[in-house]
Amino acid sequence: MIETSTNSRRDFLAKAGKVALLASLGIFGAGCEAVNRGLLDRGLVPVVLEDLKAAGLPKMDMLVHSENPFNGEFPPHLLNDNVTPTSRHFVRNNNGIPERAIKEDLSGWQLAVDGEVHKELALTMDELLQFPQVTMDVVLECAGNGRSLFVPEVDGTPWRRGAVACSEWTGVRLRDVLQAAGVKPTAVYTGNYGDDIPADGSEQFSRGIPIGKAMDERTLIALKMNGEVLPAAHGFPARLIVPGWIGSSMQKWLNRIWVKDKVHDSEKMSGYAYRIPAYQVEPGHKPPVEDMRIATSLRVKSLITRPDPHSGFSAGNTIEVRGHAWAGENRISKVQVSTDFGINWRETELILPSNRYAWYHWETDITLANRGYYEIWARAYDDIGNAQPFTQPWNPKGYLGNVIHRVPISITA
Ligand SMILES: Nc1nc2c(c(=O)[nH]1)N[C@H]1C(S)=C(S)[C@@H](COP(=O)(O)O)O[C@H]1N2
Ligand SMILES: [Mo]
Repeated sequence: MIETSTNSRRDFLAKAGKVALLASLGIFGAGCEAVNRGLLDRGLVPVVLEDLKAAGLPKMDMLVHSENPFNGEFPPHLLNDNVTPTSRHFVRNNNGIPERAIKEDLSGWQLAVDGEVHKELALTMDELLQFPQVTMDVVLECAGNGRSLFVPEVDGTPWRRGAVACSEWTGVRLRDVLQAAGVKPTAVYTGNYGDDIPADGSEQFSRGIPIGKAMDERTLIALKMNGEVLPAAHGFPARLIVPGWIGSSMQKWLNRIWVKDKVHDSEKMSGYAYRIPAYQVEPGHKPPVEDMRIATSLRVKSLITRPDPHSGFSAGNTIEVRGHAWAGENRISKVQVSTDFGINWRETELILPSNRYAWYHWETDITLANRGYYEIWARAYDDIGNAQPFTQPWNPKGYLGNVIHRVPISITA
């Protein structure tokens, strides 16, 4: 939807003028996806694009999958930082970014807590800030990260490997807020809601988590990202951080926690959405819906952030190989690297995460004596015997992809 919320003719003309100006500056010129898709030809004002600019999107060097809703990621070699700067954190939106977030407008904002509680709450930001503030580095990975590597192809945003990051999040424990409301023994699950309302009247993006995970001391209502008030794209003024779990459980633009006496049954918790088969299916085979299970923990996975893909090195010179690894609710036990297509493996030095649900780092220096084409392969293992697969096991929506990462390089004489 690209219609303006204010439809007076004066506003329309003012906005149209601004767009024309931006177009003349080349900002929305040929090559812009909105132009290619014909949005600018319909005689409507592409407010969406203005909003994106106001929200600081797209970020510099971002690989943009779509503008409305906005989805973009970074290539792995730009994700080498131990703590991902906000400027390199992927963005995954199911709908538009709420106006409140773009304007950083707190007026009238409250976080409602209702349902299976003794006392319903409606907390202002000032009230939330009265709770103890907690800071942690946490891996945030979209369940669809790596979807483009599924064969046969699956529908959905074709994420490569960059829909993952590990930033520093500060906020209050969800547990503290739930305890202030008094959780009834009948509580089973939360239903979480945000300010992003789809323009086409479809059901809003809402997911939930089991009450046990909600009461975990590391599950946060984050108010800050990397020390700053949450940016519009990442959920201003509040979002959930559910460590170890898929990104879709981390509701942005949070405004309501509905404590429920049964598993949350919104559209995004049902059918094939964010659910994976109970057993491994044949590639391309969609199992009956009753065999689908809610995706929760991330899987063991690693990312190679150095060297850049397609780098050239001289024979005998040192090549610094670096990366991160994470395993959802489990811990990383080791990361190995191969340069001969998986025949021989070498251990890497593992650097422990800054806290429980941050990513690990690993590094090793290699030398290759002979010229030719090589691939650096990395394989992470977790502490309960899982490791990354060599080919991607398939599921209908391309979730939880964790096939080993391969980076091509060449050795010149
Ligand atoms: N309200 C709301 N929360 C949301 C979403 C959304 O579309 N709306 N997307 C979810 C998904 S699928 C992911 S992967 C993460 C992405 O968070 P990020 O954009 O900060 O990287 O937010 C989650 N929270
Ligand atoms: Mo996601």
